Amino acid sequence: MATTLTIVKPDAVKAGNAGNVLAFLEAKGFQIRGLKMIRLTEDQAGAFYEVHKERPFYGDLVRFMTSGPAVAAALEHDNAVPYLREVMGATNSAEAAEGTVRALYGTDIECNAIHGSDSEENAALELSFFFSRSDLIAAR
Ligand code: 3AN
Repeated sequence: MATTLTIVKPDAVKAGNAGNVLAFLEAKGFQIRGLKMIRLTEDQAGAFYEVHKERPFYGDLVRFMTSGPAVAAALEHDNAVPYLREVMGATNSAEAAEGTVRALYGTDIECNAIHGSDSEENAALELSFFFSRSDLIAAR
């Protein structure tokens, strides 16, 4: 079993879909091992998205991610990282495949409802951003 990090983004939380997104992920077979309501500061969002620092959308992304509460969750599944990417759908919600989280709950490329780690290495890094080892509860 592997663990990855998801964030239910401020757009989905604001729309009242935090529970729906988590229920959808559980229905897809993920076990929630850690769960936290978060309100990112500018410094935290900037550090989390450090890899995108040079991208033109970085400022907007940080503004969006700090615009309201979000929910961070540690999700366990076989091949959790690629499987969550599949279940999330394409970055641009308007282009996300039917039946994916972003098609169901996202709006566009910015308000896309959910974050998912994009590699094993980043999953470990991003999980440690929000959860200490003792925060992660064994699923069974
Ligand atoms: P993903 O979230 O699918 O891994 P990334 O890592 O390329 O996508 O981008 C991180 C976040 O940056 C996206 N979730 C999205 O909110 C935002 N983003 C990516 N590309 C753009 C863009 N062209 N314009 C605005 N926001 C973007």
